[in-house]
Amino acid sequence: MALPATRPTAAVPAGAALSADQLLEIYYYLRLTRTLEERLVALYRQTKVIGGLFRSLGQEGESVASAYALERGRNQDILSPLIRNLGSLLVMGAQPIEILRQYMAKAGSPTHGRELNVHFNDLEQGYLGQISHLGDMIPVMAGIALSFKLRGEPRVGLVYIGDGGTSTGTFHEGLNLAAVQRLPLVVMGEYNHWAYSTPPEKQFAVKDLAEKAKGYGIPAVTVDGNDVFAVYEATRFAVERARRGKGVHFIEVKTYRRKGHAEHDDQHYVPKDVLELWSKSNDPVDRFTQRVLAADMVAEADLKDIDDRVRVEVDQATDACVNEPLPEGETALPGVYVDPPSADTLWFKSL
Ligand SMILES: Cc1ncc(C[n+]2csc(CCOP(=O)(O)OP(=O)(O)O)c2C)c(N)n1
Ligand SMILES: [Mg+2]
Repeated sequence: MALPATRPTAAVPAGAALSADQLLEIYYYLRLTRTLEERLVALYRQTKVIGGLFRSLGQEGESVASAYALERGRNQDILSPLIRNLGSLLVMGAQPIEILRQYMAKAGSPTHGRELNVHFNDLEQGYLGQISHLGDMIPVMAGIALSFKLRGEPRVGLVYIGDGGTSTGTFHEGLNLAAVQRLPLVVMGEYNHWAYSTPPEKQFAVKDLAEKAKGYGIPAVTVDGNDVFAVYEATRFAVERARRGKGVHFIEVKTYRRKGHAEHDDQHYVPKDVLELWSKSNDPVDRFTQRVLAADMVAEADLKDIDDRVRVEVDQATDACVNEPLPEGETALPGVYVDPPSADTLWFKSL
């Protein structure tokens, strides 16, 4: 059986050259994403993860490469990740210990145990956590891009949407707004072949997500989502175009969700041979590694050093937070509404 066709629809501009240091940095984030998720699986099996665990196995390349194409640093570009964009968050500067604390709902986590996994923000650092309602981050990020435009700031937004998420109304409303307003926004459609257990052919009648964007007058390309270089170059092109005031751009990445929707899902509905093919011959980390080594772009010893460094970092972060306390019950309400609760607002106390 052949891998599903990728059908690139436009030439990806060449020449977005990456230095050896940048390639090593990309490799570091690829490895960090995978190793951190593997650690989270172990913690999940020990019942230390609270709530679901969502893997990005097989999709690390597109997350890391697209975020890497942004301007990073304080008050630069902003992205909004989905649950499978751990790699994007790490590239933007989220720390492994923050991710571990979020997943374990620790009192010292960025949301103090109120929210799980990747639902947290650091706007200065450049990420706006997803809310769970699929599609809703498209108009929210269009709003952020509009604020960049109105203030005359040379900043760009990047927002991700799953193949399933493109069936929501807000995706279409947000996309149309971004097109009409020529907003500095890049929308990345992740065609990973599943939305829970629903395959694309039961989700929409178009072949490519890019067709949906073209319907709103938005330039759109389809690229191989497991090719780190192709995703980086396509995103870099779209980001620079948006920064020059040319408006929103849509990039579709063809990839594959190699695990179930979350760790509880045994993906019994996924054909085993297809899964095997994607993992054996189209793993984004393997492909990146083979390419940089074959072209002598980096030294193998440097990659090995990064593997070791990542293992140590993930071990240290786990050891540092695994025994931290969960939040106390009375800390649940402050911060949920604008005003902290008081004797007057805690109505149930008087019942
Ligand atoms: C509006 C809305 N409908 C349904 C859900 C429940 N839900 C959460 S994830 C998901 C599947 C998402 O699939 P896709 O957009 O393809 O993203 P993927 O999981 O493949 O990354 C669904 C249906 C939701 N969160 N929001
Ligand atoms: Mg999907």
